[in-house]
Order: sequence, then structure tokens, then C-alpha cells
Amino acid sequence: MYTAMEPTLFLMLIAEVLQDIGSVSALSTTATPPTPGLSLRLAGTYNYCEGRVEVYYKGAWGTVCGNNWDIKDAEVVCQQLGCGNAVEALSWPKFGSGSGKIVLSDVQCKGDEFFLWDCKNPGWEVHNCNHEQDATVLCTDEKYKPAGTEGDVVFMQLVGGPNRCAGRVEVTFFANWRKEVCSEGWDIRDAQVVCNELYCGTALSALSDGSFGKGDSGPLMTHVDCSGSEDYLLSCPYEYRPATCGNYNDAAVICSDSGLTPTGMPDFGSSTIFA
Ligand SMILES: [Ca+2]
Ligand SMILES: [Ca+2]
Repeated sequence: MYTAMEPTLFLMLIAEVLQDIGSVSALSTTATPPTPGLSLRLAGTYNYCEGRVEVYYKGAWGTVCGNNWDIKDAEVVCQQLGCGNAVEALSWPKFGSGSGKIVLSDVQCKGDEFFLWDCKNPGWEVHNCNHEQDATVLCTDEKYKPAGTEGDVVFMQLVGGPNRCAGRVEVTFFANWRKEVCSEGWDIRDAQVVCNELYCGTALSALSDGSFGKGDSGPLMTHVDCSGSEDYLLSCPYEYRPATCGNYNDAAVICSDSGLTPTGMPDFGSSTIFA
């Protein structure tokens, strides 16, 4: 059945498709955002992308039982962590057993979920397992573990600029290697929250023209919609887009404490120079 579509709706759909051309997986824009309080890591090795699967749940790290653990489950883990593809899914703790609670078991991923806990499973802490069955994953990538990360810790910085108060916005959400913020809907109110959060004064400009370069991690956030009074950028409404920014540049900010003018030129303080 094909009913007449509103012309405007049709044009919007075309625009959306055109915008996403060039990045196949960018069509998956309906992903649920990272859940505060939940996190994922691979433990027991130096490598962020290889180890015993651990989930941060109710304020503590727990393990995942290897019952029915397979390569599709491992694929979701690797993708969620930004670690490439799954190489191996093990139902035993090759890199050592975990301790603490076993928080997930009998995980049945289709393989395209964005978060391990979105895969079908019997429920939190429902299992009949011990730590000799700790699920373990090896991914294609090799990365050193980020320092000082636990739970849903978020770290934000401005990169590519002359100092810490101007640059491309980079947000690190633990258990998600992606850091970029797409400039779709990026405006001065969003920039103000960034400047506040970094103690950099007032926002002089919200840049969406590719100033300060481009990151290569892939985006964490897009369509950021701050009112300007939020304390943290992640307190603002936003959409989670794990694939790409499409044709959008990375969001960037110039705060007053950077010493730059709103256009990015150094501010020599014209009134004193020409006095
Ligand atoms: Ca499975
Ligand atoms: Ca906005």
C-alpha cells in the first residue's frame, strides 16, 4: 500500500538521504543515547580492545556470563567501544576471571545494537554462572586504555586551537571511543555551556565551518540543543549518532578567555595598540 506522501515530508526525506550519502551506517540515527550509569570495558589486558567483558552497573563493575556468548555479541562490544570488529568471542576468562557480580548472561545480540545491554537478555543479574565462564572478547583494534575513566565519566576539551579555551569540541564518554560533536544545530547557546564547563568565560562564537580541523574518532553527539544555562554539555538534549557527521563539520568554540576575536584572529586589544 502506498498512499500519497506530503510533498514537504517527501522533500525532507530526500534531504535526509542526501545528507547521509557517503556513509552507509549514518542512516542508523535512531540509536538510544548512552545510558548514564551504564558503561562497558574490556579488562585484564593493557589493550582497551581486548579482555574480559565488564559492565558498570549500579555503581560497580560486573562481568558477563559466557553462556550463549558468540561473535555477534562480541561484535556489539567491539563496535560500542570503537574497537573495530570482533575477532574472537570466548566463553571463558582467557585473561583472568573477574570478581564481583555477574550482571548479564545469555546475551543474544543481532549484531547491530549500539549497546551490549540493548541486546536481548533475561534481565540484569539473572544467571546461573560462575566466574569461570566470564565472557571475553578480542577486537581488531589495539588501543591503550584511557586513564582515569570509570562509570559514565565524561571528559571534555577544546582541541586544535591555540589554547584550552578555543578549538574543536571533543567529548570523551567512557566506554565509547568516539569524541566528536557534529555541528548540526550548533549555536552560541551550546558554545556557552562549553565555555562555562571549561571555565573559559563567555562564548564569542560557535563555529561550524571546520575551523580547528577535524577529528577522526567519529561523532558522539549531534543536534545539541542547550538553553545556555546548563552546567554540562551532556545535560543538554542531543542525539547520539555513532556513525558519521555526514556533511557536517565538527563543532568548535571560541571562548573569551582564549584571547581570540570571534573570527579566530588574535585579539591584540585594539584600544591600547592605537592609544
Ligand atoms: Ca549470543
Ligand atoms: Ca543547538
